[in-house]
Amino acid sequence: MNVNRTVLTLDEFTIQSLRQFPHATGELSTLLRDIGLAAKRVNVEVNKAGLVDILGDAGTMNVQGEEVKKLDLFANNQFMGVLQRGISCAGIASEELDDFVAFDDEMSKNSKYVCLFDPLDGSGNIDVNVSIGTIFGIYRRKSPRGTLAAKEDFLQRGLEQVAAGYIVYGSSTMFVYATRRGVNGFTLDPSVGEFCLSHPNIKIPDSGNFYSVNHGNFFQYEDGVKEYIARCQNKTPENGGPYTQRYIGSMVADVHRNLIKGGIFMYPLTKDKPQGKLRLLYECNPFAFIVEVAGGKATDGHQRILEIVPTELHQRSAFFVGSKNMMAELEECLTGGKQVAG
Ligand code: P6P
Repeated sequence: MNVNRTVLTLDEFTIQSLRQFPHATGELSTLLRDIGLAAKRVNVEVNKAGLVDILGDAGTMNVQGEEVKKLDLFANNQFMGVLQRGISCAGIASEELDDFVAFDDEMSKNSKYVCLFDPLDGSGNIDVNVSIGTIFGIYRRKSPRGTLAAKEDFLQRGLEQVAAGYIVYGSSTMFVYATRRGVNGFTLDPSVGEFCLSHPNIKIPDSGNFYSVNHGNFFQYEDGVKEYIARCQNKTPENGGPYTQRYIGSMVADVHRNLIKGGIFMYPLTKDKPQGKLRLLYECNPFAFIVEVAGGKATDGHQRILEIVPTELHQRSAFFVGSKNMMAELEECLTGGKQVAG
């Protein structure tokens, strides 16, 4: 009987990728599958977040007598739990935790990778039912295997990422991840509870018509950013326009749309946030890696995001990411014509 198995699940896809590299240990594939498992559990809770009145708000006890956790704390615990119980991760850093956590069991201490993540980015949008997401980056540890993961494992340049990805909990739930070999997207099929390959080999269009920025901060932006925004507003069919301003206030949703359709996402420095708002390690670096592998660019306005040498786990950065032609025009405005490195 010919079973029509044209649709690959995330597990099948990672195993198939593993078969292409006979010497691979399978640890990365296992790590990605672990993240997929946690994502499915988070998805269940996110999808019923609107029922918080029935289920109880954070800090209260629900009908089962369990403490209801804030969704982002719940998400953090889900990702941390599967990674700690897995066989591939020596430790994690998370937006929800002040410091990194080195897993101290023997299996974890012998693991090859560490993972940094924002367990639920945009969680402020949950109560208005806007798409939110999880963002993660995976690095090969620098400290010796067999020992506890160390801070140096987490303060690596984004260039060192082995893989990076995100889950967007939206009208459908998607798991998108990149390795150096490409970017692939998987859509959750609730009927079987599996992420299925729906967007193979994602490439960001060289140009797009979406620009994403918070106009409410316009007068706080540096002149080059204001100039670029003015250019976006003045695009016509004769010069690649018209452009549409789309800003959901949930980076995972905004960058995902721009990745698929082409576009640019900007979170510039402001007077209120002179260091930037977005976190370098677990928000900017993963998306910079994904978009660069897909053919786009990502800078802080002066240098490639992936080349920034981190000094603090939770340091922030200005963030510009998207289609390479749009990024080139932005850079023209920011540097008066000089090319940003990378
Ligand atoms: P603002 C959500 O809080 C977030 O971290 C990103 O997901 C989003 O793009 C950004 O902040 C929105 O920030 O200041 O424009 O509301």
